Amino acid sequence: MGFMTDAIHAGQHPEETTGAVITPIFQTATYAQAAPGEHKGYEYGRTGNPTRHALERNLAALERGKFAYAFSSGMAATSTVAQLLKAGDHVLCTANVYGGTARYFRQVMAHFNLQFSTVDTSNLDSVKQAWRNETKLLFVETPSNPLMILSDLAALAQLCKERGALLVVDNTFLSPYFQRPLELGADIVLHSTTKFINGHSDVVGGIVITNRAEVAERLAFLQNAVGAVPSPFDCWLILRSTKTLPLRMRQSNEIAQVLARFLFESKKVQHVYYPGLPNHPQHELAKRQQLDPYGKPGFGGMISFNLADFDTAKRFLKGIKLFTLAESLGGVESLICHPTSMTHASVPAEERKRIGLSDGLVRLSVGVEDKEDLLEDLAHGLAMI
Ligand code: P1T
Repeated sequence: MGFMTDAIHAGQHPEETTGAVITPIFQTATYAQAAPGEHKGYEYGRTGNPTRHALERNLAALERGKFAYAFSSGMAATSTVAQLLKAGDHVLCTANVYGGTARYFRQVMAHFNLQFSTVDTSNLDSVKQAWRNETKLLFVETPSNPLMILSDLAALAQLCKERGALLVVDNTFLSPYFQRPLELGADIVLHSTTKFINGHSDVVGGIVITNRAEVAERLAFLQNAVGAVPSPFDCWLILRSTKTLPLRMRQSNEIAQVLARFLFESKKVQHVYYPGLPNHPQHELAKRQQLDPYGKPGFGGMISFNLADFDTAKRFLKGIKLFTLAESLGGVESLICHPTSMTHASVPAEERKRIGLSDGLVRLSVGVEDKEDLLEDLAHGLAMI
């Protein structure tokens, strides 16, 4: 089926006892058994839930994967994937990732003797140089949060295959509408479903998707054994949202092009990070790798840009009224964020400097409002500088 059809129908069918068209919220912790071990496929709410399963099948279809496992947050998804590893293994990770991802590996998994280092995954030679004998997992975020650095997934998948490591891709920024890493050779895709997939800023969630049966088997085990599962209601909300994912992604992508160009032309803005701009160093890779299901390039709804310094950014933010100053992204309402004091505050200052994450950086998550109103809001902010 096509992506739009799958978004609406995959994993769902009218409910058997009533014919309800929408998958119900199976708000139950447990399931009746006729005799010990004699049940209808469900035993306990952590182990399985029909609303959750519908969501998992839906997102597996959209990522063009066979198996999906839902979690209570994006971080729960990442941490469960990390538990595929064992003490002594090494994780190599994109240098600029969501602050919480690096914090988890540095400050939590380090206590369990999981080795961790970061590298510029946009440079294949650097990845090869940083590779260790113990490297078992390459964790890539593309485009990266918030510097919008791209990594060539097909090339990295090839390298991981040759060296026997798992390629895990955090696809949160583009959603499967604009990038499907499994088709490019990745072993595992994960999302913070809090973001574009849910798209309404009312749920925190995560998902992990794979085509590899042996990885899926272990993930299913971990989902139950570790237990970071989402509530049936949250699954239902996300399942409602994926029906409009293509519409929301298209609209936010279209508006983002206009806003990025506007910022690029402003003399008050030092640099714009948006893969849809021809001056983005990886614009060609973006056009090749970030494709909608119909083969048309898309660049998503995330834009970052540099103002002179923190004070200038604060003055700019004072003039902004329509974009809400908040962490998170991917909702229908536009959000604005100051990464070094908000989403990436946990990244050590030295590391921020090394990867070029400056105090003047501002990040936009473009929603689906009228673009004229969003442009006016940005113009108002720039007038305050
Ligand atoms: O917040 P949570 O659902 O646990 O997801 C973590 C996460 C994982 N991956 C990426 C790329 C992310 O951006 C996030 C969360 N990010 C924010 C809250 C933010 O504002 O950037």
